[in-house]
Amino acid sequence: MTEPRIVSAAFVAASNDPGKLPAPTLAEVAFAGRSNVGKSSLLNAMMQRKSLARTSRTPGCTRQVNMFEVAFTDGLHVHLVDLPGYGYAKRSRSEKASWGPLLEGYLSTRSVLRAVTILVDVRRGPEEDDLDLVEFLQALETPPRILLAATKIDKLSRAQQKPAIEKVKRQFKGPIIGFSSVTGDGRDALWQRLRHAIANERSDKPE
Ligand SMILES: Nc1nc2c(ncn2[C@@H]2O[C@H](COP(=O)(O)OP(=O)(O)O)[C@@H](O)[C@H]2O)c(=O)[nH]1
Ligand SMILES: [Mg+2]
Repeated sequence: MTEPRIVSAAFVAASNDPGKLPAPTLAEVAFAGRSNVGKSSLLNAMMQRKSLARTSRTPGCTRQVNMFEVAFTDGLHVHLVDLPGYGYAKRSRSEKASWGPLLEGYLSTRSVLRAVTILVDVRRGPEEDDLDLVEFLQALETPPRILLAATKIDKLSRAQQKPAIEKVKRQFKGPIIGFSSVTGDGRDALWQRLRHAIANERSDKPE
């Protein structure tokens, strides 16, 4: 079978108020992680668009929820959601305070949210914030599927990649995909996981 291809990818909305996002008509998959971990780059790689999601060398630039819509040749329509980065120390206290309600508000109110991919730098592994987020998601009434993407694997040699990914997997104990936005490694595998999550209702048992 030939793999479904992307026919369109477009920006839909950005908001710092989850209540003002478009009505939940399509299945959604969200991407979370510390600032600078590579979320926007991963989204661009997933959508095969160079700069639809803005990327930055300055951590902490995405302070809103950004929503994109992707359509495939097989008819699949899905919203991809770039969540505000967390864990960036050099922010004012009030800015930090506003991240909690936005992230938590989004994650706990979108009935169509099927999966959350948490990105961690393959060289650092999951940190306290990441594990807190896993706990928060698992405590939701109908938890979304949780996936881990170990990013920037191109920074390691081929030989170092597998053991590094295995190490992150031991710390996280869930599905994990090594990813590089530079080489595109992990892209197909992540889409496959996401498609699987999208096809399943939230109440289904995790894999
Ligand atoms: N080598 C490498 N650099 C990456 C990768 N993903 C992101 N980066 C770089 O890491 C920085 C932060 O990326 P960005 O996508 O803006 O991170 P975000 O803050 O999580 O959205 C940028 O300088 C990117 O070019 C990757 O897979 N490999
Ligand atoms: Mg970003």
